Parts: sequence; C-alpha cells; structure tokens
Amino acid sequence: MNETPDARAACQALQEAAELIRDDPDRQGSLLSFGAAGQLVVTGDMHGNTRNFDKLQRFCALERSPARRVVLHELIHEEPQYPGAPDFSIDLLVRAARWKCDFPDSVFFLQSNHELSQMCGHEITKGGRSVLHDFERGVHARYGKDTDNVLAALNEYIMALPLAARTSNGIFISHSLPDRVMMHSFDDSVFLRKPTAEDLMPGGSAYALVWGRYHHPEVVEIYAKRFDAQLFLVGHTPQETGYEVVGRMIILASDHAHGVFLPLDLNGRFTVAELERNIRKFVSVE
Ligand SMILES: [Mn+2]
Repeated sequence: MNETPDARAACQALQEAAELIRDDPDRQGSLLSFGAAGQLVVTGDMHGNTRNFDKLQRFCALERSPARRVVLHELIHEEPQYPGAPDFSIDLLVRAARWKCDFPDSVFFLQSNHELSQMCGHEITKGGRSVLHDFERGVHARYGKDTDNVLAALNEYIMALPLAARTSNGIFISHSLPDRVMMHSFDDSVFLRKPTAEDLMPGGSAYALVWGRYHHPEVVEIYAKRFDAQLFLVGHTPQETGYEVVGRMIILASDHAHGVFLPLDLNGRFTVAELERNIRKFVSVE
C-alpha cells in the first residue's frame, strides 16, 4: 500500500536529517565542535513543546542569521493533554527534522535518554502510564497504516544522533553527565567513535551520559578536568523555574511555560555567572 503524503514527507524529513547528522562536517565520532565565530543558542529538554519551539524558531530567525547555530535535545515524549490522551510529540520531532534539512549548518541535535529509550524499546513509566506506548499511539493517530514506516525513520534519526558538542571557548554541551557511581567505568573514548550497540545499552557509556542524575559540584569538577571543559550546559533534570546552576554546570529546561534557552557568543569568554545572565525565558520572546 502506498504511503500517505504526510507520512512520506515525515519519513523523508527524518531520513534526510539522519543523513545530515551522520555526515555533519562539524562532527568527529560522536562529538560536534563549534569554532569561535557567531552565536550558539542552547536549549534544554523540549518534550514536544511546539509553543516554545515556535518561539525558538522566531528568535533564531535562521533565514536571515547564517552565523547563528542552535542545539536541541530531548524533543519527544510529552505529558499528554489529559489522562489517556495520546502523546503527539512526533509533531515536534518532524518539524525539528525539517528545520535541520532547511538549515543543515545551523541546527544540531544531541542524543537524549527519551529518544534512546524509544529507539531501544526500553519502557519508561510516568505516573503509571507507558510513555513509549502513548507516543506510539500518537504516531498512529497522525500516520495510521504508515506508523511502522515513520517509527523506522525515527529510529534511523535517533541512531544518528551525536552525544555531545563542544565550543572552542570551553563549553561542553550534552544531555546530562554520568552519575558519580559511573565515574570510574565511564569510557571517555565514547566521544571519539560512533556509539556502538553496547555503548547505548544499560551499563554502556552513551547510556550513562544521557541517564545521569543528582549531580554535585565536586563531581562536575572532575568531569570538567576529564573532558577539558570550562563549563557544562545540560538538560535532563526537570527545572520548574527554568534552570539551575550546579558548580560549573547549568541545567536548562525548555519544555514548559517557565522554560528557558541560552544564547551565547562563540568567541566570548564566560564565567558561569556571566552565562547565567544570558539565559532567556521563552515568555520574553514574542
Ligand atoms: Mn532526559
């Protein structure tokens, strides 16, 4: 049976984005590197929030700002609008993939635990509901008989994602940092290669990177030395007021009405306090 035009367009956007992500000229192994020119806009988790994504697109205005780049993570798995409702966060992911296709040198994504779980079929439960099942119901509501094709294209996109980005002014961006207990077993060379199936499984270093929680300033210090980073920007840990500072790390959240993003000058030098002053709330964007 032929695909519907919508499903065909969604698969095309996801597959084309996956190809661009795999072959990114700014990428080596699973690490993106940004040079000392232009502006970088960093977000936290978005979890299907199309309202904040609209604002991000308006703020970035990539059609007239070629020197601006934007890093996004954790786009899927939203809180359904009412109990029992499907999760429609596939809509945000497809829009973001199109944004990458339209501006391949400006739009970047990082691997996140929700994307990884969706691809691997590792269940996440939230308040008793099955997050993966609700997401798949949303994909089915949008794409019907073409659901499997869209999910396959989605998996190709997720498999392509890099793990982290670093800037020439010492900022390291990833979905999270490994837990303290993983400090000794974490394999730093995971950034130098395309993650293997083992890296992405529980116990693997890519898995540990995107699932880490409960960070302490002294652990952040240790990773700063190991990764040769001045400052960390991450998402993952929910932030009701938009962000939190943990030593030399800022945790950003972009998935709700108090969500934030962080534009920074790629040739500037920053302390954590200076970066904190650059944080913008989505509500401040028209
Ligand atoms: Mn997360």
